[in-house]
Amino acid sequence: MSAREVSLEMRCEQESFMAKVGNGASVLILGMGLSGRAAARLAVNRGFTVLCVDEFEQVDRSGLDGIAIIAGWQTGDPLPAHDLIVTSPGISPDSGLGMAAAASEAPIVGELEFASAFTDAPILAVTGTNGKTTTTEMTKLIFGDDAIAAGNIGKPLSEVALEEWRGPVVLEASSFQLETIDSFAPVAAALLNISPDHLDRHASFAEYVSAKLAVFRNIPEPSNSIINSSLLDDWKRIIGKNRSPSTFSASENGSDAFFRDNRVVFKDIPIAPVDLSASRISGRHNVENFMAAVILASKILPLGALEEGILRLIREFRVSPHRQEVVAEVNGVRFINDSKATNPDSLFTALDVFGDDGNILLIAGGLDKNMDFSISRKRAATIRSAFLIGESAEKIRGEWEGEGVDCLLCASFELAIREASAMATTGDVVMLSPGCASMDMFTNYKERGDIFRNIILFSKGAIK
Ligand code: UMA
Repeated sequence: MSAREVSLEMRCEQESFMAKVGNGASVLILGMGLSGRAAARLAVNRGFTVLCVDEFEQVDRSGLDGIAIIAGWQTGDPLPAHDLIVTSPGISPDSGLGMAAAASEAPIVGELEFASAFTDAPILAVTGTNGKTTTTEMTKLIFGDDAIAAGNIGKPLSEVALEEWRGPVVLEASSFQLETIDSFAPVAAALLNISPDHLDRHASFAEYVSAKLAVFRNIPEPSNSIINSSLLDDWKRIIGKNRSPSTFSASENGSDAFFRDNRVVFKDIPIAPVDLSASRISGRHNVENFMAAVILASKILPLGALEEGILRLIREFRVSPHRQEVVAEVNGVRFINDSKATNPDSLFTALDVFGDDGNILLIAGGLDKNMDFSISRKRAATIRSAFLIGESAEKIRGEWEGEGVDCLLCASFELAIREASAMATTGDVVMLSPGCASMDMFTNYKERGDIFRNIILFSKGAIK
């Protein structure tokens, strides 16, 4: 069966699924965060009868006037029968709500899948373990005001559908969202990289990889599937050898986009090689993010607009806070806020960027997502001392001490920052790059990074 036939078959399934639930059907929405609330508003707008369910008692009810709500649902409580169940990305199939949904008769769809049935806007999807948000922002910059950014970046696709936005949507897609897709069909999609993450949610790394590659399932045009060359083996294993995606790599010249003489060359796009030296796009990972953003945009933008967009991107791109952000330099000591490093691979990338011979005073640790922290000898040698916090501190110490890393378990985040700062001398780098999610101690990685930045900035005088 050709890719186009596969895609059409998927679309037919979607149509029959929509026909099955029909107008006026009843929908149960699980989770009342951003996604669930937006899906509820969209469902009401499209004529469904809606009931929202959340395990939290004090849910945010804004925008849900007149919609029935069960707040404080507990495992064992019944789930009222409905024609369709829509789940928020944060609801794991293994959670109480996830399992109660699976036990009911109704079909279950994720919020992304649900929303995509109600929008005709062309979607450019971005996924990967690291760099998704940055690449989404880069792609959006190429389009300027003609596109919007949505998905995991913060604006649920349901909201885009509700607003009846018809222009391009640059959609950051997480594995939580992709895990449940069926007919979701972006015009093009880019997969940036894959390394272990979220292994507390996905049963195995293989399952996580499959969730990521699902983004390509319904893309009819093979070259509209864009991947990092390093993932070609995964592509062949899961998608097949007969379809060739567009590839990019900052280290392999055989790719469709590659890096040569400090310029990015796009083999299949008739534009001059792009010099990034005057831009703030630096580091191998950001060069690859740039490549993916340009190839993605090229799938729907005419050449002239693409060239203009690339110039805007080069001119205006700034790395967002919490991503290898240089917070201060005091007496030759650099302070780096890399709070967005929520998995080991991201932490190791930061060590590669800033590490020298034992110059790193590292603050790491946090929520344990069942990750493997094994560190290479070369990277271990860049760390003078690791100040470990949170749930995973003991585990990281167990894995790193054998490689000669001096590890200190810290009772609080503040203490870790102060101890690391006190030990630093000229030429050193005090770096928060946790390699873990934050929710064991903070609301999110932003709060963690803000606290780090504030402590550094307000105590600058106290730091040697
Ligand atoms: N809830 C339950 N039971 C559960 C789990 C959650 O009742 O077992 C309830 C919570 O009480 C809460 C609601 O569900 O009221 C939260 O739902 P949610 O976790 O899906 O959060 P949303 O606010 O809907 O945000 C989601 C994404 N969250 C997750 O994937 C965890 C947001 O990504 C995304 O920005 C938003 O939709 C809009 O699309 C955040 C994220 O952390 C940034 N993503 C992960 C990551 O980047 O690593 C994947």
